[in-house]
Amino acid sequence: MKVLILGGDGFCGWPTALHLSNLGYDVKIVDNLSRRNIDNELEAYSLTPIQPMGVRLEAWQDVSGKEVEFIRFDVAEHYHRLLTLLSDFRPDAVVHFAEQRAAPYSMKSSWHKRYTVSNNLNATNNLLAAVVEAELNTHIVHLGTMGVYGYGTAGMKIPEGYLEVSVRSPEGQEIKQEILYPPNPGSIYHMTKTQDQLLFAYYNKNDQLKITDLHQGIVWGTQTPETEKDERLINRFDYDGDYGTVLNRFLMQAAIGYPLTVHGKGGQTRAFIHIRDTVRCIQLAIENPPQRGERVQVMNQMTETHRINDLANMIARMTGADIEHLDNPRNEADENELHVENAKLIGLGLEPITLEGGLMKEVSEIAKKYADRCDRTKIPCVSVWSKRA
Ligand code: NAD
Ligand code: USQ
Repeated sequence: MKVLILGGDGFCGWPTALHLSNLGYDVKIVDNLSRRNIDNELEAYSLTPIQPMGVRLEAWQDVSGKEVEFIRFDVAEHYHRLLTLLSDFRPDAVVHFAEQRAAPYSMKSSWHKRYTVSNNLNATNNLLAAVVEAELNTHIVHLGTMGVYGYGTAGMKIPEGYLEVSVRSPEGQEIKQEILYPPNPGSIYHMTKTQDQLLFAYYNKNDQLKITDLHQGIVWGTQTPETEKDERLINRFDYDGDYGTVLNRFLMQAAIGYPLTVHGKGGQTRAFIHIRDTVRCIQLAIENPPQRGERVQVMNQMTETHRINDLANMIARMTGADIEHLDNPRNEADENELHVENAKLIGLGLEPITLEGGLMKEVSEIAKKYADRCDRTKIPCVSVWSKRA
């Protein structure tokens, strides 16, 4: 089976490429290395020493005997390169990770807002248009986000993409429908993911494209069984104020004796998944495509929900770290409840890695091991959602 991975140099894309290659898939990676350029822009680098793509692929061939090809171009800009590649390779599945994925980065300035919108929406639209133009029956697997549902309190379990609604007509008749769950983005980045959903719905309706949208929670952890095989294969670990996500930041902060940075009261509840489960979910999604003509398949790719305060307390208990409550730079509810339906991936065979089970391994094997590479000045979150009076 042939799989094209767009964004295959990134935090989720790289371990996914290796996981699929290891299983015997014929894998090609496309990436424009924009994430590495953003490291240079922010002067903040992965805590783990990630290698250039050439070294990564050579190491993979050394340890596995398998070849993965890398093609560097911008999916959002170079439509004809994408079209030619799709027409020549004719992949069974394309996994689309190639978007700017940090909410704080997307809110830094008007330039960053415009870049994020233009990069993410053009990348998605180019992929969809190219699959249509190349007349392929390829399954498109996209990494969406739990953030499309918003972070209020829904008062119910968040369903997998679609909401059953019932409306009473003026004649008193009850009309039932299933609609896309109302989008409620909390940042420009999250907004692009809600717009991706409309692109998918449209191309699915008009061109019968086979699409799976995985609404993923916050990914934590670093290594997978494949990236652990050789130091040159190590996955990236972001801890800075823009790209570092909350749980990995707390783990690194605990390892270097930096007080855990809780935003506001810390009552925010979010969904989480370990990187090892991410790669497994993508495999499950590829192996279970929708039929042509079937509507966009949406699966909630998360395994646990936690309140930020509870995470901080758990890590403080395990490591002795202090906790600091900071002014929240984001415009978000101080507190919310979150219950999520995730029966589809569990039904396909996902066996979740739990937070309790994996936290200390991550602190000692990654965060502590590479602590001397940490630049403490890059830890504060300096991107604010709106200028305050
Ligand atoms: P990442 O930034 O590490 O990886 C994205 C990769 O895509 C990078 O290597 C980047 O260079 C590449 N890329 C971006 N725009 C491109 C373009 N126009 N052309 C070619 N390559 C391009 O991000 P990640 O954490 O691996 O996230 C991957 C996807 O998963 C994203 O779409 C993100 O929204 C989604 N996601 C991530 C998380 C998380 O916690 N990391 C959670 C939920 C969803
Ligand atoms: N937070 C803190 N302290 C910190 C960092 C964050 O309290 O030091 C809080 C934030 O205010 C927020 C929550 O933790 O309430 C989550 O922040 P995050 O940076 O871990 O996650 P987020 O911005 O939502 O984005 C990440 C990924 C994104 C993905 C999303 C999934 O960067 O690509 O889409 O998680 S989800 O959150 O489920 O929408």
